[in-house]
Amino acid sequence: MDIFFSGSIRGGRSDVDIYARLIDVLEDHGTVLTEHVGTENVQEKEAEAGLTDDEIHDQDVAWLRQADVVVAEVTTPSLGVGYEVGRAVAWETPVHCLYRPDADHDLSAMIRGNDAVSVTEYRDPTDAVPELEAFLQAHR
Ligand code: 6K6
Repeated sequence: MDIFFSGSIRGGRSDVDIYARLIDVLEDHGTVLTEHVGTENVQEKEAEAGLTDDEIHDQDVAWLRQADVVVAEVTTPSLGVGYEVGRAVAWETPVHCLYRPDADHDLSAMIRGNDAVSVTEYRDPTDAVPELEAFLQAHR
């Protein structure tokens, strides 16, 4: 199963350790196409690789199209994550979002109010695992 993990990059990297823990869980269930989202210094690494924004966009959209499911951590608001969720919904790719309610920002109505998107609220990644695994099993 190909899994597209979506998490904030230019929207802010304060949750990168949480992304890494969630990606570890997802890797037990399939291939995570976007492991780099959980890498501490992704921006430096990709800048070194000399990728343009066009290349980043086209590669990410290709992975998104390939994915069997999308898992998005939506606590840190991110234009890119919202865009990826919107495109996945339009393609009818199953999308599951993870949100920590004690965060600074309320979850967007465009996520919580979307019947095509399931949402788990959690505090620690360990708490999110049962619902995440149920989502993956349902779309296997
Ligand atoms: C190179 C130079 C600066 O930043 C980079 C590397 N940037 C990205 N690399 C890979 N994927 C990216 C990059 N920027 C955004 N994305 C995609 O958008 C990922 O799939 C994330 O899920 C999402 C994050 O969007 P923003 O708006 O928070 O950046």
